[in-house]
Amino acid sequence: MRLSRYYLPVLKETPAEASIVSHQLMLRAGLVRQASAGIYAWLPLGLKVLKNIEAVVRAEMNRAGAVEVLMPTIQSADLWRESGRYDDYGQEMLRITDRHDRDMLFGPTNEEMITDLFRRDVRSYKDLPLNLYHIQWKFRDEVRPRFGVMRGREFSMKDAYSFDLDEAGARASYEAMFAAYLRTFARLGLRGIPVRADTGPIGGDLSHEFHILADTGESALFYDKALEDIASETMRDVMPGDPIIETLQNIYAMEEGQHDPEACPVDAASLSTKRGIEVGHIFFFGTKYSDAMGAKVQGPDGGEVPVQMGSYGIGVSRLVGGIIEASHDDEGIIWPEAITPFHVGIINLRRGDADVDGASEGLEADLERAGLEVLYDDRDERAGVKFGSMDLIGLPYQVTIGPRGLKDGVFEVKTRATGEKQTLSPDETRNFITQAFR
Ligand code: P5A
Repeated sequence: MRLSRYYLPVLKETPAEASIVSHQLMLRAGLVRQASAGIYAWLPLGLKVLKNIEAVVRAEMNRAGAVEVLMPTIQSADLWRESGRYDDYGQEMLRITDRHDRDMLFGPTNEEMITDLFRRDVRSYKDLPLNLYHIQWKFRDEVRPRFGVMRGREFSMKDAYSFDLDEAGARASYEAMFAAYLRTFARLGLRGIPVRADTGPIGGDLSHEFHILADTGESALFYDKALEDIASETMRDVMPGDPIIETLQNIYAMEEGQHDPEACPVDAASLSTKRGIEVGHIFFFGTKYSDAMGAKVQGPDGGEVPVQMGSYGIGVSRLVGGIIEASHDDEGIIWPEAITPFHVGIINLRRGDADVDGASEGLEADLERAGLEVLYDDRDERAGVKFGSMDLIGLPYQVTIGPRGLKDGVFEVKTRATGEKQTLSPDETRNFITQAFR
């Protein structure tokens, strides 16, 4: 992609409306623009990251045996009257009336709608277990939308819903999602910390939140320091039954609503008190919705039983901000390789010079042929401006090509995360970068 033909409106100044670093960087690096309070338009670079996060989340959901669907954003109020949540949900729900005076709403979550789909088509225990998920925009009319996409009003969530015949089955489904979440966050380049949590308006009595540690996080976490010794790398391939799941579920780790200083079994010296960004939340709520909405299946002995359910959310758009909170420096964003919008940036230091243009275009073509996404800065701008925007947008590798280096037949290759610079021949550059993404 040629930067001269791309749409990347970077800002020099830090926008005054943004108080935390991820929000500042998302605006400065041209990832999003606010449309109204808590509602954002995604610009090309931001959209690429969002899609890349979706792809990782989708891959791990599929690997866990969940099946993708797509439910609408607009729902009928009648379904929510059946569950009793139409009144309970309060002002966070955006209520809409259509031209026929029917009560509709912009979905804040989909427990009712999925239960309705289930009860219409699933009849027998033989169809279980079943886990259906989608990645869809939600709306919650938050009192205080803030921190950019972190607490938006319109936001993208992956929400999965499990259906089982009995409680043991439902707990196994919960464990499968717990494992999938550990894998997902590890693959996103994050340490996802599971903590016991309140269930709030979703319901049930078993729930874990997954957090990324950050001083700007909205939740207070209390956990045994031993948790930090478990390397997140070891979670990339965790499957159900792995002892690490039991270890993580048994270690003391609580969201503040669950932490009781009096009853805490961990002594003060071993207790970590940190702030976290909640990027995932999973629930087991048994028959709360299936009882209310009559979602039953025929059991093995012929009798009808209400289906056991759980729901499992990941804040897909929140993750864009969360990842930046966890991975940036003074110059800008540092994208983890798994979700970077482009793999490599090429900086042409003398546009119009036939040799420099030729070498830059040649490398661009070679890397694209190798399956990598390349952002080629072919603009007629000062070198300082080009270096500044490349650091700001945070691509993992930068290749600078200029007349001086070319005289010796070399490029300068910079690794964004470490700042390390190497002088490499065109062949070595190609090999180094393609190897990095193997
Ligand atoms: C689980 C899936 C639920 O809604 N129902 C379906 C359950 N859980 S939750 O905890 O309320 O939300 C799941 C995740 O969505 C993200 N999230 C948000 N992201 C951005 N802005 C918001 N206002 C917002 N609210 C929730 C969080 O990552 C949360 O863990």
